[in-house]
Amino acid sequence: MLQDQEAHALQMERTFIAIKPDGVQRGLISEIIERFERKGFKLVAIKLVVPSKTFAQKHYHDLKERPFFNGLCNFLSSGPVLAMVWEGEGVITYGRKLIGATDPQKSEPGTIRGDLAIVVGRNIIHGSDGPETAKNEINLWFKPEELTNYTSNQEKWAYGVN
Ligand code: IDP
Ligand code: MG
Repeated sequence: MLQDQEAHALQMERTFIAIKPDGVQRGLISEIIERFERKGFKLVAIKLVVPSKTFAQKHYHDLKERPFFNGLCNFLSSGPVLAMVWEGEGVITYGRKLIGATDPQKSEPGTIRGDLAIVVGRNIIHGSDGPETAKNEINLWFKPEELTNYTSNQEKWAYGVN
């Protein structure tokens, strides 16, 4: 029903997800993408980039007063990062659930960090923590023309709309 589709479309969100250099080097790209894809979320942008240190500092600007800021930015800029935008209903909050707590020692089993990482400084993945951050991070990492717009074949089955 058209009305359902319109109501449904209003709830779509986008979030920025990145596999950090440790996740890329450990061969975890497909494992991580699979978890988002299987859930029913839609990939709208993806690229492998080595960010500069200045770029890493922009990405983590909220943490600039923290003692680990410099090491964190050195690490993020030390190798390839898989930058992605995922779309779906509730994807910002649920993406964080899929990822798990910041410290992998506290992440639940079944989460990406819980299953695949051990220490906070090498927790393999980043995900936006709210709607405003998601918007800013997507704009920082991607040009508007890099964001695709398409109807996923999964959507009518994942959401039950025709
Ligand atoms: P998040 O990635 O779960 O959103 P944030 O608090 O935003 O966590 O921190 C960003 C990143 O900084 C973390 O993913 C982690 O890699 C790193 N980090 C956070 N806290 C610590 C710490 O106490 N020591 C070292 N690195 C940390
Ligand atoms: Mg964060």
